[in-house]
Amino acid sequence: AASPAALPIHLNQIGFEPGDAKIAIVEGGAAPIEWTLVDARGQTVKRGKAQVYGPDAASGGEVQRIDFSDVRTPGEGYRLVVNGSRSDPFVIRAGIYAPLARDALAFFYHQRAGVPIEAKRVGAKWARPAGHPKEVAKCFAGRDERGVEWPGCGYALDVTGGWYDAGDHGKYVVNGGIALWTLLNAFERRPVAGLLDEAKFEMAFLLAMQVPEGTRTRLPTGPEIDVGGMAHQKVADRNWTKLPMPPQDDPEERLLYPPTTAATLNLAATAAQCARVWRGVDDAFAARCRAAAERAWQAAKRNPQIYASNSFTGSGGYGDGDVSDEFFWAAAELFATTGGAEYREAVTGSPHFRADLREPGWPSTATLGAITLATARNGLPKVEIDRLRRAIVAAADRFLADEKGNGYGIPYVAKDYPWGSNSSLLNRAMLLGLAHDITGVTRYRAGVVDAIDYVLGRNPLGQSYVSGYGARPLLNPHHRFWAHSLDAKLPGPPPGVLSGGPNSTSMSDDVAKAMRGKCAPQRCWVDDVHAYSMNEVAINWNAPLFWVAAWLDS
Ligand code: 9MR
Repeated sequence: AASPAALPIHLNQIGFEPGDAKIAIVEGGAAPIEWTLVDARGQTVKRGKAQVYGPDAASGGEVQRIDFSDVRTPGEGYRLVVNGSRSDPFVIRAGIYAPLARDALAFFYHQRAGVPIEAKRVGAKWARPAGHPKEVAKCFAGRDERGVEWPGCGYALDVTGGWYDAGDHGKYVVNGGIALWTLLNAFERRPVAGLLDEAKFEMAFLLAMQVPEGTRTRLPTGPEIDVGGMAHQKVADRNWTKLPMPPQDDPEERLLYPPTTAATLNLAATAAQCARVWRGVDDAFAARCRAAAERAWQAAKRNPQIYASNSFTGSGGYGDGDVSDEFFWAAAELFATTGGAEYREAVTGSPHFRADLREPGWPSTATLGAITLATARNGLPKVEIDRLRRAIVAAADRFLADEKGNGYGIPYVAKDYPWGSNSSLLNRAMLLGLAHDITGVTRYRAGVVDAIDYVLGRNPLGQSYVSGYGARPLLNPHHRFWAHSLDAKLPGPPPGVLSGGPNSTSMSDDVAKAMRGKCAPQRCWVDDVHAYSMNEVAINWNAPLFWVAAWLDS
């Protein structure tokens, strides 16, 4: 299946809420282009001249901006017309983000391991048997790709359940952490029906990844150490599987990979958040989470520099050589939950406590801790909480300033777009949303709208990066089950799934390699199932899509 050809007018293909900013981008040079907004009957609603932006490095073209924000009359079938060419039809209506929030959350159910995906919940098209239904995994033992020898361990863990990370079947604690935190943070901000059931499914898996007490191991270098209470980095296939590969057909051996400080702190942070969120909802689960979080914290302090090796085949690395931000994040969550003096000291003594905030990502999690300290009830003095709230607003101001540095007017500027760039943008949108919560100032909401507009079609490819949404939706993400372009018996993606998006930094798959050096950052993308470095899906990308859609809907 292929989407229709892109048009020269680029806008959010689902439309606009009546009170929101309404911006479209049109390709064009120095002379301002005249535009007309027509309703479903073809009647002119408004006319104007576009504002010239000029040459734009991010999109590699010349662009102009159309602003019809003051049109607030609800309706279907609106179109913009420029030089005789019409845009896709769009709506102006309240509540347009509610279905997107619901579907973006449903993604996590689809990604569940260990249980059947039931037709009564997702429809027959997306139902499948359980993948890895009894996952009792042993530790990797032997040589990695670089010939380093790993000792293995004397136990197996039942790690059934949790979410598959992405298009592959790895289950990673680093990355599970930020994805789960983002869902739970949305819930802490405003409860959402069904969210805790989904979140608990991943939390239980993360708890299961904790190394048993009293376990000693020898890392490839160094003496024997006590790793009890740490978390394994991941459970994953020994070798990469081919595409397509429905999870129930995966023939590979599943293995636990060595515990790492970063995974341990991801567990500490999310389990501490769990203890807060489930308190009064399921006290036994909350207590279990709290105990696991405190044990993980102690284990990370005992072993503060055990980094993931990227040298195992069969799964992603998620290796990170700086865990100072994970220490800060975990301390912040533990402090907010317990008020403990040790955690307070770790928070206030961290270089991240007073640092500028940037958009979070799996390797940079300090902002998650700062958000919790700024928004969840905790024992910091009011002056410190106010300062952290100002830091969120200051970050949002920098993102808004970035809108002037690119033609499509999005709150994101980078010389090159990274792997998962859509999530970088949406994580900025989350901070913009929080800045709006803190200040009530409209321009922060407009910034969130700019970000979702881009993701839903206001981009040089005229592409909606979300399946099931817009005139040119994502159709062929890199995914081992939703691979209908490779096997007609398989489904395509369900609605509400986000592509990682343009990647001009690490174009490592074969489709991307052929495009290297030939695309402007926002154009380094193609809707191809093989293009894993541009067109994969992932839990840490759909989580901010959900957060932002839920926020817009609130
Ligand atoms: O999102 C990750 C990105 O930041 C890294 O640059 C990339 C290469 O290491 O890996 C991405 O994560 C992938 C993970 O390793 C395996 N599952 C799919 C993830 C998304 O592509």
